[in-house]
Amino acid sequence: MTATTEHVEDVYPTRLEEGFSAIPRQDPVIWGTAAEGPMDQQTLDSFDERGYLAIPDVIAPEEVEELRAELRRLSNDPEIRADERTIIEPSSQEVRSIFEVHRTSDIVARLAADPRVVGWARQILGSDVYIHQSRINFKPGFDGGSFYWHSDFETWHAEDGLPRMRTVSISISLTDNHSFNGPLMIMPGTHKTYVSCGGATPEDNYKSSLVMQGAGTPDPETVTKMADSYGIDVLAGAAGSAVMFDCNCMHGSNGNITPYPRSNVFLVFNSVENTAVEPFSAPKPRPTFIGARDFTPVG
Ligand code: 6CS
Ligand code: FE
Repeated sequence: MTATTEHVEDVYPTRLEEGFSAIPRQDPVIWGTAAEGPMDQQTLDSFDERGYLAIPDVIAPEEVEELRAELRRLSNDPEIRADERTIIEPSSQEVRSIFEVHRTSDIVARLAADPRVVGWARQILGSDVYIHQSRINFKPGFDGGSFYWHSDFETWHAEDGLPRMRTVSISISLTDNHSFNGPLMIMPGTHKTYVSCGGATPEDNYKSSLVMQGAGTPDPETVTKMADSYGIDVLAGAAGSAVMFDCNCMHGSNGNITPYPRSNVFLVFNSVENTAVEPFSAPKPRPTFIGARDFTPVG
């Protein structure tokens, strides 16, 4: 299946002119029902309200070990280090992220299709799902880089052409995420407000945005207002736990100067009813290793 060329209305305009503005979410958060499971109505209501869910013990310790061995294998493979899908930390030259890892690693491919993972995404999105993006984030000790505040959907809409908010991320921790080694931070409830950002998308923006995002990040005034209104939740969690979060949560993570790496597998599930079209605010689509154009359902 390829991207459609029919005109799709842009209900979330961004990066079109200067200035930042808030647009109310035009899509449901929950597209499925409690009947399907694994979440009951109370859990679904909490996700609807907060925009995220912490899920303990998604995978067993031995599975974590298997994935960590895979992570070491991938990051030590010179060919993979040289691959454009691998992002290197500018200062330490350590591996920061490896994209499309569900295609380069059979172990991650199995995880991405595992009912213990896909089932959560299918219930939220109310349909079959495919992987829009996968990555392993290493956030090495001593010099792990930060991820500034942003909404993933703003980028996936502007640069990858996802029309609506029917996308969910599941981040599975491969190391203990403590309060101090750069865990994910989410402003709970921000998923219901879309921040339209000023500033056009530069040509080949992904070559810099995956190390330090510029276009599509809200200005300090907007971040301050949102933090004051919603607060900031720090998602610490043991290795093997996961955080599932809506595509439009305002989130970020600090750097990591501790000796303890904060590594996770990050899987982005998009509904097969929301497949990528042409980018809404970028000269051309990003490479498929960042924004998939193969919409084959997983699981
Ligand atoms: O641009 C992207 O698609 C990636 N960037 C960040 C900071 N989060 C979402 C995604 O992995
Ligand atoms: Fe993100």
